[in-house]
Amino acid sequence: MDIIKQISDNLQRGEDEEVYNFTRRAIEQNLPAKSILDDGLIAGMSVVGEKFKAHEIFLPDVLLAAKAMYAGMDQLKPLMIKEGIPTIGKVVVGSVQGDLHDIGKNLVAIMLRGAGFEIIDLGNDVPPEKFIDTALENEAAVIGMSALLTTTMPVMKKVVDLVKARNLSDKVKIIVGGAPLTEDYARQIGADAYGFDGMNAVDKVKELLGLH
Ligand code: B1M
Repeated sequence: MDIIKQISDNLQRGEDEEVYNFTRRAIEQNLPAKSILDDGLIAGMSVVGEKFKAHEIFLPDVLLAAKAMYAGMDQLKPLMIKEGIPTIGKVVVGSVQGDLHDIGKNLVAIMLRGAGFEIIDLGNDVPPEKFIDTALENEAAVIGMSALLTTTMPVMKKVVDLVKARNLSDKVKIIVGGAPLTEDYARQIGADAYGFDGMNAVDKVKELLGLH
């Protein structure tokens, strides 16, 4: 079986050591980083995303696949910079102030990364201004916020209001998500998009950036 397919298959099975080894071998054989990334790692992750969406696999499987993805991607990063593979956009992500839940946010970040976005992950308990200042400093076009508590959801509105108050609505788009949120709530607070899960967040961010 060819190396690229081995990378994809092993990623789908969450075999991080195998992904590490096959990626190493692919690099040693001078296969292009873009092909290792697109046809190996991203192709594998997109199968994982589809299976997760269809409830054929579950959260622990996705987390293992994510770990495997990092095992490959970490080795590719320097090559990608060298080959100049453009990322399709920068997204600042974080769980909002007061919220320590970050599993869902991390999944969303992984899916976005897998789709080719550069992610600036602020972690959890992120103050409103920090989202905006980081987006501006890094020229990121999208802010993605996650909240898992009904008590922290209103922090998202603070960020939306701040973006408007600073006249940044044309520069920075906002996507929100998290278990207690709804499409309606996102609309009410004036967010540009609502993401139901990681795959959906990828679609919505692409839409926001006109990449569909
Ligand atoms: Co807490 N917790 N928790 N918790 N916790 C919930 C959220 C809760 C619903 C449990 C319950 O009572 N049934 C409840 C909230 C109730 C409410 O607000 N109405 C709750 C509570 C009350 C609390 C504490 C207050 C408990 C306490 O201390 N008394 C406390 C608060 C801490 C704080 O944040 N300040 C607390 C603490 C914790 C732990 C630290 C123990 C732990 C978090 C560990 C961590 O994240 N590192 C934890 C956990 C694990 C949960 C539950 C059990 C699971 C959350 C999770 O990770 N789900 C949760 C119950 C539940 O949700 N059923 C619960 C899996 C994850 C993949 O899903 O995060 O929904 P989720 O993300 C999804 C989508 O929502 C979406 O995509 C993801 C992938 O599909 N998504 C986005 C998420 N963010 C997105 C962003 C996007 C787009 C999509 O765009 C940017």
